[in-house]
Amino acid sequence: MNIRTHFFRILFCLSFVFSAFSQVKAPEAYGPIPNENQMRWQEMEYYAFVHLSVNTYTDMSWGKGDEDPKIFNPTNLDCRQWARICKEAGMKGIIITAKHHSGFCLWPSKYTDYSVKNSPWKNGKGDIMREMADACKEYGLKLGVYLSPWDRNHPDYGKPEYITYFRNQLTELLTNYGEIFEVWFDGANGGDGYYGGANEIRKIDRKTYYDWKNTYALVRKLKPNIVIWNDNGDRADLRWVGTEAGYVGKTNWSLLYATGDEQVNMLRYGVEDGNAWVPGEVNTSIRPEWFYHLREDSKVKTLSELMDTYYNSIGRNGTFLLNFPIMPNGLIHKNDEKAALELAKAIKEAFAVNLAKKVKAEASNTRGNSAKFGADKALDGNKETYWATDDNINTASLTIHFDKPTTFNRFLVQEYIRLGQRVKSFTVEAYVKGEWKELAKETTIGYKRILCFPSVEASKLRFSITDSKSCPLISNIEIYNAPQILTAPTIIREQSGDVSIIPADAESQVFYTLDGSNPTPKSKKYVGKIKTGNGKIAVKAIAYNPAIGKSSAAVEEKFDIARTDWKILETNDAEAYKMIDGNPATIWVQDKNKTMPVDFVIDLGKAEKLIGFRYLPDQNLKSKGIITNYKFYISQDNINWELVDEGEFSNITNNPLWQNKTFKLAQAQYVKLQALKNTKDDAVTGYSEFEVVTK
Ligand code: FUL
Repeated sequence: MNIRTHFFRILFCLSFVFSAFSQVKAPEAYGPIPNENQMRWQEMEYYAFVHLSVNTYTDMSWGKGDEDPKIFNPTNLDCRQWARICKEAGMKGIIITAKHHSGFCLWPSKYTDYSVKNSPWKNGKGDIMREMADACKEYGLKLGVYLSPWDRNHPDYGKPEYITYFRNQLTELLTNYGEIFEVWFDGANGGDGYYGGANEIRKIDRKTYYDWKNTYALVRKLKPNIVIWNDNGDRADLRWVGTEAGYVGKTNWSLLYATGDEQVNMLRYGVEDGNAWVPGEVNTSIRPEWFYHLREDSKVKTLSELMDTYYNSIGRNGTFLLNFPIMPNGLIHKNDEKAALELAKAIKEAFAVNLAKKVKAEASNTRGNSAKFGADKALDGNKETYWATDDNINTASLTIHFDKPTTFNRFLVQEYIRLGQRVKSFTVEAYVKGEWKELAKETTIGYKRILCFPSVEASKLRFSITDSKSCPLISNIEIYNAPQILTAPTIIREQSGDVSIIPADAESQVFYTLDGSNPTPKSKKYVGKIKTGNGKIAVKAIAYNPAIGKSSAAVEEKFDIARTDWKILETNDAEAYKMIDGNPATIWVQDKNKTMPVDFVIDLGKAEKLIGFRYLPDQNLKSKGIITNYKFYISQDNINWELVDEGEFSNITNNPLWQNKTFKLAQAQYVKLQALKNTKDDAVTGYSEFEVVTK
C-alpha cells in the first residue's frame, strides 16, 4: 500500500470514528436523578459518626435532659485522635452529635446554658465543634453535624418558641464552623423529658411541628452544598434505611415518593416508581449501642460483621455511616480503633487486584455502534464514561474474556446514576469447563453493587441485564478474588446452664476457653454442649478452618447465673419458657385480654444477690410488644414487693438490643418486670430473653 492510500485509509477511519462520536446521541436522563450534592455525598461512600453527650457519663442510651452539666468532663478529649482513626480507616468525613436528645450542646451556644460552657471541661471555655472542625480540616475530612430536633432539656420544647431556638442553633452550627457536608435531623421522640423542670410528656406532630420547609430553606441558604438527612416525616436529600443493624435491602432503589408516609419496606428497598431521588444511608455503630458503655468493650463488632456491613451498605447502593462511641475521657477506645483499622486492611486486601482491568470485553448491543459507548467504557476506570445500549433496549449483556482461567469471588458493578437508576434485574455467569454457570441473579444496581459468591475459576464472565427501566448505562465493572474472612461462632447458654457454640459454616471447627484467655486452635475443641454448672461464666470462642489455616475473630459471651431452677409464675403458657431458653430467635408474647401494665413473675429457685436485669426484645422485623417503659420489682416471698428500678428502654424501637439495667444491691428470690408502655401503644408484651444480673 502506498503512502497516499494509507493516508486516505487513516482519514476514512478517523472520519468514521469522528462521526460515530458526534452523531450518536447521548442517552437522556430517565426518572429522578441525583443533584450535585447528593452525587458528591454518594461518592464519599464511607464516613463516621461520633456520639458524645451527658449520657456518656450516666451509662444511658439517651440523656433525659436533667443531667447536671458538671458531669460532662472529657479530660483527655482529643478530636485529632478521632480524625486520625477515621482517616486511617479510609473514611471521608465525621458527623458529630453536636446536640443529642439530652439537649446538651457540645458547643457554647449563646442560646442556652445547657452546654459545655457550664461543664468543668476546659473550665467552661471549650468548644468541641471547633476542635472537631479543626481536626477534620487537618486530616482532610469533611464535617457533618447531628442536631437532635427532640430536646429533652428545653423548657419550650413542644411550643412554637422552640422552633426559633432550634433554628438559632442550626444557624450557629452552619455559620461558625466552616463547610458542613451533611446535617442529621434524628426523628426519635420518646415524649417524656425534663423540659426545664416540667418533667412531663410532650408529643409533637413530627410532620408539622418543625416546619421543615422553612428549616430546610435556612439550611440550604447557609450551606448550599449540604445534604439533609431526616426521618421526621418530611422528605429530605437522604433517607434512613429502616434499621440501625447495618444493612439496606438487596433491592435498593434510590427513589421514594416525594410526599406521603413511607413504610419501613420503602426505607429498606426504596420505591421502584418513586418520583424523588432519596438515596439510603446505612447508619450503625461499631458496638451494639451508640453511646459508650464499659460493658461493651468486649462487644465491638468482629471483622466479619463489619465486612458484612460494608457489603450490605456500600455493596448495596448505600453509604456506610459507622459510629464510634466516645469514652467518658474523650477518646475512642483502642478496641474500636483496632476494629476499624482491621476493616480498612480487609477492604484493601479484598479489592487489591481488579481482575477486570485490561481484559477484552464485548457487548450484545452498543449505542449506535459507537466506540463512545462501548463495553470497554465500563472497564476503563473512568467514572464519567459508560457502556450504553440503544434506546428502548432493556436487556443486554457484556462478556468479559480473561487471558487465562481466572479465579474470583466478587463482582462489582456501577450504573451511571447521573442519568437515573435504571437496572431492574441482572445475572452474572461464569464460563466453566465449556458451560455457562449462573453465579448470581439479582435486582437493582444503582451507584454501586458488590456481589459475593464462592470462588470460581472461569475463562469468561457474562453480565446480563435482564430488565431495565430504560437503556442501561454501566459506568464500571470490577472483579476480585477476596481472601476469605471467617465468621465468628455464636455462643448461647440454655436454661439448663449448658453452653452451645454454633459455627457459621459447616467447614469450621470451634475452639473455646472458659478462663478468659484468648482461644487458639490449640484450645479446647468444641465437640458438643458444655456442662458449666449454675454459676456465672465467660466463654470465648473462635471458628477455625483447617483447610485454609485461618481463624475467625474471637467472640466472648458473659453469662450470669444459670436459669436452671427458674419458674415462670402466674401463667400456664409453656411458651413463657422461651424467654429463658437462651435462644434469641424464640419469643414469648403476652397479648390475651391484657391491658397495661403487663408483667411476669419469676421464682429464681433461691434468694440471689441482685444488682440488675437484662431484657432482649423480639428481634423480628415485624416485632410485637417491644417494651419501652418499665418498673422492676423484687420480693422475698412473692407477696411483698419492692420497687428497685424504673425507667425507659431508650432507642429500643430503632435498635432492639439487649437492655441492661442496674440497681442497688438487694437480695430476693422473686423478680417482676412490669411493662408500662410498648412501642405500639397497645398492651402486647414480648420477650425474647430475660436474665438477672447478680453481684
Ligand atoms: C437514633 C437515636 O435515638 C440514637 O440515640 C442515635 O443517635 C441514632 C444515630 O439515631 O434515632
